[in-house]
Amino acid sequence: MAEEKKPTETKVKKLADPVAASIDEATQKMIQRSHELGIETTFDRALRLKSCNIGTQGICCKNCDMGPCRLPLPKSGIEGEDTRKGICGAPPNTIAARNFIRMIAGGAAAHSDHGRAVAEVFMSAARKETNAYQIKDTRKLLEVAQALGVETTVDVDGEELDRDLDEIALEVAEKALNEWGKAEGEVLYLKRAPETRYELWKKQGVLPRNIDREIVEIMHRTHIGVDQDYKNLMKQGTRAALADGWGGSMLATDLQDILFGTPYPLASEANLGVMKEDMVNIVIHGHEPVLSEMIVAVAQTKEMQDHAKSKGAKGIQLSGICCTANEILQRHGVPLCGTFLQQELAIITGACDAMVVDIQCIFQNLANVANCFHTKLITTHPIARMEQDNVLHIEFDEHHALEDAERIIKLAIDNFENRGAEVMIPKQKSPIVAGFGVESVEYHLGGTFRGSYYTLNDNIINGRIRGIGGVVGCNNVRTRHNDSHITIVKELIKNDVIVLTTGCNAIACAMEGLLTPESARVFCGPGLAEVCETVGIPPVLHLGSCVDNSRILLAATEVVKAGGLGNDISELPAAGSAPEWMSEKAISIGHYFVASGVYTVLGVTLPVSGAPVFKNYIFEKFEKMYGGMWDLEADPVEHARKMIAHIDRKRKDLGIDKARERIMVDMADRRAMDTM
Ligand code: BF8
Repeated sequence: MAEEKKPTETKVKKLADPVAASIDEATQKMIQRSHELGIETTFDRALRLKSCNIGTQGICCKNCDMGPCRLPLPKSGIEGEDTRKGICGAPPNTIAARNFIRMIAGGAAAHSDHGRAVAEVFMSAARKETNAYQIKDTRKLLEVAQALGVETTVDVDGEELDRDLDEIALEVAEKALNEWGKAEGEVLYLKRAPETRYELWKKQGVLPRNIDREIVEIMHRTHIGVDQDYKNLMKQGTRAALADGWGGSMLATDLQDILFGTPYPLASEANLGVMKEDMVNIVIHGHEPVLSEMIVAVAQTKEMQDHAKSKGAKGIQLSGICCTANEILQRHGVPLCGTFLQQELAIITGACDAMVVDIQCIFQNLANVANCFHTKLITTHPIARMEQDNVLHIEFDEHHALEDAERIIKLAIDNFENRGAEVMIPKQKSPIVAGFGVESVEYHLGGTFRGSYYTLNDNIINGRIRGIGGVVGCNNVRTRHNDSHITIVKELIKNDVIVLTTGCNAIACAMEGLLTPESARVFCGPGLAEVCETVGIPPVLHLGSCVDNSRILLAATEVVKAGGLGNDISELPAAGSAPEWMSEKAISIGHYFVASGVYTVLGVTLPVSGAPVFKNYIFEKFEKMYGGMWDLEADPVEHARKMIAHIDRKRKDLGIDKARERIMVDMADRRAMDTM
């Protein structure tokens, strides 16, 4: 007789402590709520699933079936010769470098494939195959045409246009698409960098040939038995990262601006509290704005609004998660619902009638969470589907974009009446001003009349602004949600460093109330506060999504061009940071910043610690070759201080450190006088 099965013991699962998991009150409340409802989220899973100590050191090689070969650093460290080797003889440096550049390949592929998809839609628009998309920003079109070598016979101010705009758009589309796979030449946008930088890349032999090729070559070189020199591997990593930053990502940003409009500052709100109990909530999540633009357009139509009302809702509330959120915020003011780590929580409000996802940073567990509620989870991209039965797939195509958007919105509206009783939307939300870019920084700091970066440079030279911090990137559940983001940004602005932000750092700053001009008075040092108050900008400028880090590269180039701060990005008093990074895209971004001359600090961990020689190569030796280098600092205050110390070193090299000292003395004197 078969043995009777014992009932499975229900183990008491470890649950995340909401306060230890996030600094954000709305997030804390929703984690608590998930526990009350018995729904597991990433915060709980992170407690049960420890990260691998060997993988985090970067020295696990699984590129063939003889391994995986794991070469952890001995606890006592390495004395004398490092004899660690994999089955094929690969030492830690080779393994760590291979892993590192495979991350660059993953990140560059993600950004660049996004860029390609936008270029394809752009081509459809240029060919007039779709009514849904048109050229919105002709000025940007002409700028891009120039950068791609397309004949315009017109300057960007529109003088003497004797070539049809449609013809120009078509050639721009062809040239742009060609950047992914052309047989000869180099990525055209590299020449948008300061000349000194371009010449340096040329000297180092890292000019990317085309976008796809550099990614493919990484996969080839890291196959077993190919490139066995960590320096040569990093050379290829550098090519691919540059092909991302100055190629795929920059093209994505530019073509999106042409199609959907170049962002200019606008007001909105951020955090889960933007969802509304009495409205149909559609949360848009992912990265490519081609569909979300259509959703924004269709949701505003009278037909859809009336349909929502006919179902008992007051209207339609759109909001966004991750970088799609940043895209539709910066162009339409659609509020930010939350960061990468809040995606499950948006559904747990019980008020999410539909979550529409496209590509990148989408948790597979969303389907399990959605299963506990009425939420329709809708995938839309052919390369990003989910296996779970409760997920709907409505494949988006630019040729019937408006119809797709309409179908999705109707589904959400019709789902409004299926809501259960468990609605709980946290009330927290913050007002924000977002939508900055190369053009609007120029306008705000230079005015229409002067229209240049001189004013920004003047303020850096005279020391009111100590320097520029580019703080970007993800949330990582291995570290307290938003804690490092906010601590670092606050420390920087307190020390008069203006912050340019994108991605989930931008959302974190938005939630924390740092994206308002008024925050300058509260959080900034006296110099930065004075500048922000004079021109009416926040001390933290939201520059968009992760592909929009290309805006930071171009803004830095404009600063170089405006003069007085050296001839290259590496001479600027500037530093980069990704405090809570987790994605391969962050490594690609980090590396194109480093290769563009920026000292770049990451938080959490970096998978290089198990290969000290390789680590030293990218942490120190790279500075001699490229003027920029990697660093790692998990402690947020120390992280910010390292950035500030680098900025001060650059100020000293430029001979402008004295100006700042004088200003500090003046301020102290003034304060002393005030108290007399
Ligand atoms: O591309 S910052 S978690 S959402 S990967 Fe993802 Fe990281 Fe957020 Fe945008 Ni970028």
